[in-house]
Amino acid sequence: MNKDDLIAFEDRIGKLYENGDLPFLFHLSGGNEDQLIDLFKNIDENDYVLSNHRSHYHALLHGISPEKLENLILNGRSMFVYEKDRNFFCSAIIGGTPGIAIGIAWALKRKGSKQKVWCFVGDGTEDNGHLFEAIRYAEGWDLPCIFVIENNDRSVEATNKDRWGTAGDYEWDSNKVIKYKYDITFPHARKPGIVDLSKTKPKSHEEYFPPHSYPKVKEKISELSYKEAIFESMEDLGRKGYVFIGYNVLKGNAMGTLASVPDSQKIETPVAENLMMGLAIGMSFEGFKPVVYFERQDFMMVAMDAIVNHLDKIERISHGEFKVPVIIRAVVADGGPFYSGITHSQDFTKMFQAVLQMPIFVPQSGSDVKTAFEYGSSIDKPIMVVEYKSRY
Ligand SMILES: Cc1ncc(C[n+]2csc(CCOP(=O)(O)OP(=O)(O)O)c2C)c(N)n1
Repeated sequence: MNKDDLIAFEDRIGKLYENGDLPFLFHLSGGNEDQLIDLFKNIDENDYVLSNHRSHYHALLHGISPEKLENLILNGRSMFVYEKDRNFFCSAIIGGTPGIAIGIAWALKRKGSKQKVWCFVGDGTEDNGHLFEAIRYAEGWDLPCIFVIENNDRSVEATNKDRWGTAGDYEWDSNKVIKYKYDITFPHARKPGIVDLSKTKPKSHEEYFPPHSYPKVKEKISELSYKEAIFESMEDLGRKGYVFIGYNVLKGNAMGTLASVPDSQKIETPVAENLMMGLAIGMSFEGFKPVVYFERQDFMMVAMDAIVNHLDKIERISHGEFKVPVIIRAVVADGGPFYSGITHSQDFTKMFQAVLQMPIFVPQSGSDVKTAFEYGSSIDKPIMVVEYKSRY
């Protein structure tokens, strides 16, 4: 695709909108054709490209056909462009992709692959900490991951000065970051002017994004106690090759529950819960089976974007292109010996049940524990298992 083709594509989409045929939230690219064409010369067709709400140019330059892209856009999926065969992924949640990018890169490095991950973000993503923790992680572990910051000095219509009180641009001293500046052709989204969309008939969420179903749960009968069943389930998962992610998984063996798992299957992470989840999601794209261990549900609040907007929805928003077989161990820290206070022992299970599609198991017995983990390890979708520390 050359510069004229890129511009012509966005002009065509803009016209569809002006004609009232696109009653969707979408974002046109423009003004950065030269920079992107240059950058994509370094991007191999097998590399991963992670895009964002402004995905059209990235998709076209990574080989997604204009016909396919246009069809997606016409069906409300401008912000949801996925193609597993081309390793093209996106998220319209600002700050949603950097953690996932390092998860994919971690997996590629562990496999000895030559592929890289290219994570495209705007300067709006520089506003939040998720990018910082991912860059720091990619640097520390020297992961094959480049973050491309596309700086148009705008988040929606607000400039850096509007947002941060200073026009000073943030400089990254990192070999994992490429930052370029450009002037945007269009306003933040679409084109200027209000268009009459009243003739279009909106469909339901279910029609745009058909829900996927989970297989039936097969009950396991076990004589083991709750605690013994947790220990044995971890041993089973370890034997099946699962990788355990979190803090205190290597040093503390997750309250001793991972004692039988080889250290090579444990990833001790920074105290960056959203990054932990992103790591698991990205690794799962490359065939790894991750278990994320949260020693207190309270800390999961920091990972809610990765859990609610990503883990739980990726299969659905990507129309099944990407699967995320991740098991979450969500421990309620209701046990002693110390009193840990109301920010360290809350049970958020009801909230998770209210907002997530993934099954949430709340085992009460050894049989329930075995049922939950065996189910999780037999499917290619995420599940959450709530554990009570008082029962260990
Ligand atoms: C977490 C989150 N907050 C807010 C938004 C709404 N939003 C969508 S795009 C955008 C601006 C992003 O600016 P930038 O990253 O610079 O990208 P640009 O649109 O300039 O390409 C915002 C705030 C969002 N999608 N996700």
